[in-house]
Amino acid sequence: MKRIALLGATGSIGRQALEIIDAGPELELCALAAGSTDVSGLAVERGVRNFQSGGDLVALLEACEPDLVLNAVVGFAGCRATLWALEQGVTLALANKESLVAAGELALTAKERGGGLLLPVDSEHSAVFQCLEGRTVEEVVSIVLTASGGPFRGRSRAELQRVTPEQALAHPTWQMGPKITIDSATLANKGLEVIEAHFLFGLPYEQIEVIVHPSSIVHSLVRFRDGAALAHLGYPDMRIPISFALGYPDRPATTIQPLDLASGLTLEFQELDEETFPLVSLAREAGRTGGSAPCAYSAANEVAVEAFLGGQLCFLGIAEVIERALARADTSAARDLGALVEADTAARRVAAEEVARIERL
Ligand SMILES: NC(=O)c1ccc[n+]([C@@H]2O[C@H](COP(=O)([O-])OP(=O)(O)OC[C@H]3O[C@@H](n4cnc5c(N)ncnc54)[C@H](OP(=O)(O)O)[C@@H]3O)[C@@H](O)[C@H]2O)c1
Ligand SMILES: [Mn+2]
Repeated sequence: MKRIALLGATGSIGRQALEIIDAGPELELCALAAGSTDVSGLAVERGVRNFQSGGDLVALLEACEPDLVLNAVVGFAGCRATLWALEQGVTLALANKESLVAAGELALTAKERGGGLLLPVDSEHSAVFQCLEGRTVEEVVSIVLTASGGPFRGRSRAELQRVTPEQALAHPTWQMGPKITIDSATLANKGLEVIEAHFLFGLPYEQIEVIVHPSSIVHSLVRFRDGAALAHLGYPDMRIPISFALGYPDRPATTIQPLDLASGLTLEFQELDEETFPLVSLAREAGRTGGSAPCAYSAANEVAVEAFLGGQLCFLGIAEVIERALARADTSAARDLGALVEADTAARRVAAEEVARIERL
C-alpha cells in the first residue's frame, strides 16, 4: 500500500486525484487538506483521520507519515509542503508548480539532501518526464512544451483590451481552477512551466521551447541529438498524469478512453505570438536572472490575477504589473525559506502598488 497525503483536495486536481485514489487498490489516503473548504466529509467517508482546512501543512504531513505527498495546492501557499517532502525524501507528486518556480534552488538542494523522487503532475512535464526516461541530458537537444494558446489565441493586443474575467475563464480545452485558467489566458502558465521545466529537468532556458498546439493532444515533446523527437499524446485529461505520478513506477490502468486516431484528430502547431503574450519571454528573463526573480514573477502574477478577477485590473494589466514588479524586485537569492517568504511578501507589496498605479492611469 502507498500512503498518500493529498494537499488541495477540494480543487480541480484534488478532486480528480481522489477519483484515482478511490479506484486504486494500491493507494491509501492518509491525509487530506484544503485552504478553507471543509474536508471532514471527504475524510470521514474514507476513514482518514488526518485532515484540516487551513493551518500548517507541515504539521499535518509530519503527523500522517506519507509515502507520497500530492501537492495540489494553488500558489505560493504550497511552498513549505514541497520543501518538506523533498527534504524528507518523501516522494513528491507536484501539481503546485508555483512552489517549484518560487523555491527552485532551495527545492533542488532539499531534493539532493532528501534523495527522494520528484514526479511532475503538470501534463507537459509528465509528458517530458516520460519521454526522457532512461536518457541523459547530453542526448537531449531540447524539450518542447505545448501550449493550447488559451481562449484568446489569435487575438491582437487591441482586442484583449476589454476582455472580462468571464471570457478569460472559458478555457477551450482544459477544465481547471480559476487561477491557472487565467494563467492560461495570459500565457503566464506557460511562463511558469518554462521555469518549472528548467528546475525539473536541469536544462538551460535556451533548450526549453514553447509551441502553440490548440487541440492539446500532444502534451509535450523531447528532441534528441539523433534527430528523433518523442512526443506524449492523449486527450486533455489530468487524470492521466495524476495516475502516472501516483502509480509510479507502475503504470496503473485507468478508465480513460483510448485515443481515437481515426476520428479526425488534427495535430496543428503554431508559433507563439510573443508580442501579444509577453509573459513567456518575461518568465525566461526572470529564470535567467535567477535568485528570487522567479519568485517575484510568480508572486506578482498571483496578485495581478486576483486583482483581475476582482475587477480591479484590466486583462493587459496583468503582464504590465508583473513586468513592473520584476523591474523593482530585489532578486538576490534566498538562503532559506524565511528569506524566500520575505522575497515573496516584498514582491506582492510592489505588485499591489503597481495594480493601484495602473488603475489610476
Ligand atoms: N487544474 C489543472 O488541470 C492543473 C493542471 C496543471 C497544473 N495545475 C496546478 O495544480 C495546482 C492546483 O490547481 P487547481 O486547478 O486544482 O486549483 P484549484 O481548483 O483552485 O484548487 C486549489 C486547491 O488548493 C487548496 N488551497 C488553497 N490554499 C491552500 C492552503 N493555504 N492550504 C491548503 N490548501 C490550500 C484549495 O482549497 P479550498 O477549496 O479551501 O480553497 C483547493 O483545494 C496549481 O498550482 C495549478 O497550477 C493544475
Ligand atoms: Mn500544464
